[in-house]
Amino acid sequence: MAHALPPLPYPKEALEPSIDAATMEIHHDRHHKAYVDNLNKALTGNAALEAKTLEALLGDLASVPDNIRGPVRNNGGGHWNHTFFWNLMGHGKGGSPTGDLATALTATFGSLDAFKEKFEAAGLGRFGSGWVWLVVNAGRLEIVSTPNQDNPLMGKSVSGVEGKPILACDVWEHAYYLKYQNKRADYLKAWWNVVDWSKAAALYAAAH
Ligand code: MN3
Repeated sequence: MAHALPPLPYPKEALEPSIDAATMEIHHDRHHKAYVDNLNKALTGNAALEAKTLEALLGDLASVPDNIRGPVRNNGGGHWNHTFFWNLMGHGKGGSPTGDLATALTATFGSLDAFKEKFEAAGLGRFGSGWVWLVVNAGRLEIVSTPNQDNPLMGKSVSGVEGKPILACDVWEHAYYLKYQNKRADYLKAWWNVVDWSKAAALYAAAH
């Protein structure tokens, strides 16, 4: 069964002004679509891999033949990461986390502001293209970052990181260049205005 591009879970202008509608349209309709199309193209003709879920595929890249492992890693990662990213924005937009996640963020990083500062620094510190993540690893919250379209599902041996994702921010230039140009730091700061903390809290509740 071919992988499909999910619709954005809200209108493309829903995250204005922090993320503009034109960026959302190009990012979802062209970039994300290309990852899905190229993943399907890479898997064509391999019935066993075509039958796997995206999570199963990314969690066992070693079983993917050498000649398509790169395309599956990049485009499968791109598909999963963007689907996750869209779903972690919108709804109640911004504000502060509540409940167990808020307690754990404060316990781990000292305060919500200290957490945000560290997360932004990890996003700024990612040279070139990639992602910054909040994960639960062995019961503990951690901030990690990955290059390109790698993610924690791929495991430490592939992506250098592991754990269950709670939050992710895309720091590829295509995620912010139209509005912010080279100012990644401004994009990262504005991004907090559109985070859906209720989704992050639900992921955290399920992950620890
Ligand atoms: Mn992107």
